[in-house]
Amino acid sequence: MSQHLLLPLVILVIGPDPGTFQDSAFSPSQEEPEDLDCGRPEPSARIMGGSDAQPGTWPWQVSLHHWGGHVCGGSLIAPSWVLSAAHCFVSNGTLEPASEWSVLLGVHSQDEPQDGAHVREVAAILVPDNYTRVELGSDVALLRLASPARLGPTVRPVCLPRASHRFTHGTSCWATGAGDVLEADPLPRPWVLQEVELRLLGEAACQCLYSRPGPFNLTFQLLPGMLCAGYPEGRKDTCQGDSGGPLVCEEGGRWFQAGITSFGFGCGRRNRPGVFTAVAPHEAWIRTQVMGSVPGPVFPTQPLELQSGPREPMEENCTVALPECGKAPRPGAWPWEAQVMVPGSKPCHGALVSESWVLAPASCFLDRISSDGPPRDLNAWRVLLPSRPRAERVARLVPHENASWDDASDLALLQLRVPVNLSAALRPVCLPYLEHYFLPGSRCRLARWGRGEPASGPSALLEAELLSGWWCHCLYGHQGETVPPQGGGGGGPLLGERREAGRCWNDSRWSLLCREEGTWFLAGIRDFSSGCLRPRAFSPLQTHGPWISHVTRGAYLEDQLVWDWGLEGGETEIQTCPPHTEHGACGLRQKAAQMEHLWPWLAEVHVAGDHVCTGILVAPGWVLAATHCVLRLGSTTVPYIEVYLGRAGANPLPQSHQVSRLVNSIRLPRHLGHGPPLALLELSSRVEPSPSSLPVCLHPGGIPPGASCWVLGWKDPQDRVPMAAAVSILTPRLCGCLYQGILPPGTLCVLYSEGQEDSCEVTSAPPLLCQTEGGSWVLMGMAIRGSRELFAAISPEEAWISQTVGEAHFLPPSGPPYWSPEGSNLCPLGMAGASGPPRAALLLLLLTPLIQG
Ligand code: 4AZ
Repeated sequence: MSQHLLLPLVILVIGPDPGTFQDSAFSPSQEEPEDLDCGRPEPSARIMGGSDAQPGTWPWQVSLHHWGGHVCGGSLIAPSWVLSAAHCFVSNGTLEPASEWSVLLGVHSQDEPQDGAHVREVAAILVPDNYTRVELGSDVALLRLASPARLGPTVRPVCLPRASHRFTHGTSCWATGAGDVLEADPLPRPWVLQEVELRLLGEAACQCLYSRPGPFNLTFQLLPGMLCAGYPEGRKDTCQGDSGGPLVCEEGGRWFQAGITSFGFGCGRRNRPGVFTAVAPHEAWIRTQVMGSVPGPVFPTQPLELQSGPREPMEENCTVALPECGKAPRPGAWPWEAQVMVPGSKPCHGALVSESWVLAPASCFLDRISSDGPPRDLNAWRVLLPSRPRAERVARLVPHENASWDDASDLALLQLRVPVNLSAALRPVCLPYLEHYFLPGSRCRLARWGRGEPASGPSALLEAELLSGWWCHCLYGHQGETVPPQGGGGGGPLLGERREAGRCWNDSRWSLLCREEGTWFLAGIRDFSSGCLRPRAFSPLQTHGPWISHVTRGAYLEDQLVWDWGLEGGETEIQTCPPHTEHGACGLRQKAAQMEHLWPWLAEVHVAGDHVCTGILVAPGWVLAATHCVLRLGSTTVPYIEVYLGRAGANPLPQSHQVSRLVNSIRLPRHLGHGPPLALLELSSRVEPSPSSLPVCLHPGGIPPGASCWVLGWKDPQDRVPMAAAVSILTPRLCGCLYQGILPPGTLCVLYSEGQEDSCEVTSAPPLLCQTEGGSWVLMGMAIRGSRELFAAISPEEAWISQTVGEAHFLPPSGPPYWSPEGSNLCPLGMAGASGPPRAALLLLLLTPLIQG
């Protein structure tokens, strides 16, 4: 093996020395040897979106095998020379040894040997020395065969363009190869060579397309020497495994190789045509490498009439393609809504995913699916589609292979006998690629799915908000688990959703549609929530994109269109779920910028249109408030009370976060002697848990160890922006000493941190909360009438609260009991009976241990 470095046209030779180099300069105008013709297939007779080629159509196509397997394509340019792409042979900056490669010629289908097909060893692989990475251009390679190819009807060289050759933009050319037929979907056996017609795009037009954010929100700067071919709308393209293969255009009865398949962003994606290495600029390099080889490649002169072919003006704008799927005239009028009518069964709701295919739950058809062939009555099946005068007939039913046992794969595809013409009223829904990440907080809607019965009212009204994976996971009660970040990971297994108006359909089936930039995606299927306590959860559809496109070969997969991660930066931090009770998560608060003012359990309790009290959501249908705030003493009538959740004062969240309920009844504990301090308000209907309305946890007694405590209220009763003032809860002894004689039993008193005393107004009777070491928030008490420092504790009322509200979230007891029998006789001297605010006694308080000592 030896290496030669020749400047300025540098080659890197690895493998046996070609030994044919001559130092004489070539002349580009030199006539080609007469004995070799090029670019003329024998007169007779995938690539993505392509079709099987006829044998002998592309006789220069070769398959390059590395260790015996197809890796790249190439083109025969002379009996001993194959043109291909550098990136096929260079890995980590090193050229792979020629001896590991072989070239298959005249191969139409790699499964069956054909007449004329043969294999050649590779003697040398040559790559321009300025090649580094595929995105940086010069992605070209020459392979010198160990012995010349046997030319024949299925093995012939292609013509090469001279440097001056100008291919006319807009003309149709052909790419060929045995690469993937879809992203990550290999060409199936018998690996018949695929061909696809691609339009040549001008540099400016291609750069214009690549300047639009595409997959992964990326743009790309094309470099001189790169050439694009394809369509703004995508769908037809080269793909992995086609690299190195030719892009050929017919001129004057000969096929010229305009490009070498190089790279792209995905395959067949919108505004991302395939990128090829332009061959013409490499004329000199190719001539230098093959010099002395007879017969060599042929560079015929371009037919005269094409030499000044129309060129695009440099400033040419491109026609960018917009999504063709997922457009709905208005939410709820879903142009992809399909109903599959199976004789003897209720209609099954699904979605149109392409001109020919409908996606629906397999469970609709499980009784008809058998391993020994299609359903016997498939002839009688019909599909109803919007704006179609007649029902469509069904040609094929393809259930997901795991459909019968895996809920997450409860999918089947139905092929229509006759493809439908798409229109504004009949359009497929967009499907997400595997890497799609629907952003938490996305506005989504539910659409009927399977045999779901319509609830009252049209499904269009079912709005949903996507929860983050962490939230969803925590609400589903995985206690104390650490949830890793999911950014870019294609969404978690669950997608949460919050229903409107607290309605609850246990037996309805829905799919989840989420919108990005006005385009609707089918994001989740087969909600498998149980009961109403938790948000609905859906199996994400991302994982099924490859199967759906594999079966349909034309489903509308669409790139992610929204990338605004917001201030959170996605879910990048590892988060831990707070503990939960048997009733699910409680006291969970999202740390998101837009949620800064949101306390999901803080309710505005509007009493008889008169004044507003604070209330705390303690269970999906119950709010706790201070009795004195919601009830006029002595009054015997229950006032008209409205409760609002998901409000954040002057910084309101979107309307859809807000929930309002009427109060059906007010429950008071049976206290002998004096007025009960706490009231439970029974709401007219439950409130579904969500980031903007979630119950708080209740602490059963004592002070949670290591907790930080806060009075949560409003700065003023008008704009009601929630404020949290840091406080310390005093020991009962100090509390008793400070307020001796005036304290009802079960009272907590607090000391505000410096400067926090005036944070909250007190007429609304604010609550006292602590955040436990585990992160969950617990309610300690509600303010006693007119006081900033005194709170009626929850724990003495635990039995009453638990009896009244079965789903109240009392955490297990922790910390020492709070109210131990102690007397005021232990009060520091001079403090007992003090009636001023606690801060005045701060010094005394701090000195207490000394005094006692
Ligand atoms: C590849 O990986 C590849 N869609 C080739 C072509 C394209 C994408 C990838 C263009 O070989």
